[in-house]
This record gives sequence, structure tokens and C-alpha cells, in this order.
Amino acid sequence: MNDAENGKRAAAERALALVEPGSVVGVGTGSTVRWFIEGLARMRHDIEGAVSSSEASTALLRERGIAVYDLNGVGEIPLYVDGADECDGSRCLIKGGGAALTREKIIAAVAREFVCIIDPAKRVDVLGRFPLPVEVIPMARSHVARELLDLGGQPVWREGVVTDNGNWILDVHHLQITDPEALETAINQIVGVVTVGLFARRRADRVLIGADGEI
Ligand code: ABF
Repeated sequence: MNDAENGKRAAAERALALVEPGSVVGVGTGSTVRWFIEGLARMRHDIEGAVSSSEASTALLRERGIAVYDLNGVGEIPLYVDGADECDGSRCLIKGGGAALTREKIIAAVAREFVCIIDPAKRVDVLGRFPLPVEVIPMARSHVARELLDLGGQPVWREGVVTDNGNWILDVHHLQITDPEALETAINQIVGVVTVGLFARRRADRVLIGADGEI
């Protein structure tokens, strides 16, 4: 297993210790979260079940014998565990490389604590080297792209990808995101945007980095 995969697995294992017995756990999407789901499977009799951020994670959870609930039918979500594409020193994140950003942001908004699990390579000083995903209503793709150009980005349509919500994704290149909250607010205002993959207004509460890092 390479260093990145070792780091993902180590961070995921650390997050398992934060799971409250008998709780419904918020579960993200991606390869780091896949390690977390494997660990949840080992403790599936000690939890009520999960709320999932994607059809892909739902399928994996069910394969591992973990009940998956509709968020609308669940009371409190004490803990949401998810990965990220980039994380800065203030625990602001770029997410959405896995096209699950909208449901991820919903569960992060509801959860009492949002714990992000990453390998060390995801830790950056300034967000933006990873292209910023923006989920858009299909008919608004060109309009949103023009608005993103005006904000200084270089949007590229992730052709062939349709999100679990039936929408499209633009990946915005060449951004240097020195004020994540301001940019998140600005992109949220663009008509046709469903979700921007900046988690700054609701950032992670803790970020577990590999085997022993944390911010
Ligand atoms: C998901 O985790 C996405 O938001 C993000 O793109 C992805 C990171 O994937 P991986 O853990 O495979 O690096 O939450």
C-alpha cells in the first residue's frame, strides 16, 4: 500500500474512535471514507446505522450490513466523517472531486461535529491547486461558467458526469483562494449554482491527517 493510501487508512481508523455507540453516523464519499466504512462494518452492531452522502457510499454501507437512513427521518447526527480534496490551515476544505459535494454539504450542515479525514498530501497553505467543483443546474452551465470567469477562474465542464441529484459539475481551475468564505459566498450567489465545493462557512470541526496529524 502506498503512502497516500496508508495515510487515508490511518486517518479513517482514528475517526472510528469518535463514533458514539447507538448513534446514526453521517458518512461521506471517496476512497478515504471507504476505509472508514470498512471500520464501521466491524462495529455495525454498536451503531444504529448511517446517513449517506452518495449512492456509492449507500451501496457500500448496505453491502457491509449497515442500515442507511433518510436524513429527513433521523433526529440528531452527532458525527459526520468525510474526506476532502484539499484542506488549509483554518480547516477550510475543497470537496467535490467525487461529485458528491451537495449531499456532503447538507449532512455537514446538520451534523453536530464534522470530522474530516485526509492523507497528508491534501494539506495545503492556500486552497485552489485542486480545481474547485461547482454543481450546477444543467440549463445554467454556460451562464455559471461566464460568471466564474468574471471571478477569475477557468471553469471546465466535467463532461459525462451527472451527480446523484441529476446536475452537472464545473471544475474551476487557476484559483488562489485566500478568502474561502468570501469566495464561497460569491459563488453561492450565482443563479444556477446548486453547491460550491468550498466548505468554509461550515468548515470541518476537526481534521485528522494520516496517523498522527490534526488541525
Ligand atoms: C469526498 O472525498 C469528496 O468531497 C472529495 O472529493 C473526496 C476525496 O476523495 P478521496 O478520499 O478519495 O481522496 O468527500
